[in-house]
Amino acid sequence: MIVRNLKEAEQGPRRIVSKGWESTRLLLKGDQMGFSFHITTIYEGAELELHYQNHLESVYCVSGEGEVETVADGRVYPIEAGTMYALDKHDKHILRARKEMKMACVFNPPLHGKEVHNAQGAYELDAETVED
Ligand code: 9YT
Repeated sequence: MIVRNLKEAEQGPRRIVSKGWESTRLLLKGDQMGFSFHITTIYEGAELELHYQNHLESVYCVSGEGEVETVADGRVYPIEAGTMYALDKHDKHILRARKEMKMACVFNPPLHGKEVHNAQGAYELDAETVED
């Protein structure tokens, strides 16, 4: 069994901080679960253009407020605590946080650990692995 604590993980290399967001990756490829599991904070006012061409992702909003727009059809879905969205078609999307949002995110295939978005808003399939 694997047991980890968010507060502890935030003190180490599992925490990645980037522009408009930070994420602590509680499960990664090395854990051999077939997915990775992250607790992500989207900072208030952030607007992120994302396109996970190499991954499927589902996101559950634990707290905060915002919206997600699917670029292909311009639909805007409000996000509040309890909302889940799944990018089942590798949907290009824009994520906006009206109030800081805490999200629980699952990626398939799992992230290695150190990924940040490339120019297309995607994560490459190869990245540095977190060791702790
Ligand atoms: C909400 C969202 O798209 N999160 C993506 C995962 C997070 N940015 C991470 O751990 O990289």
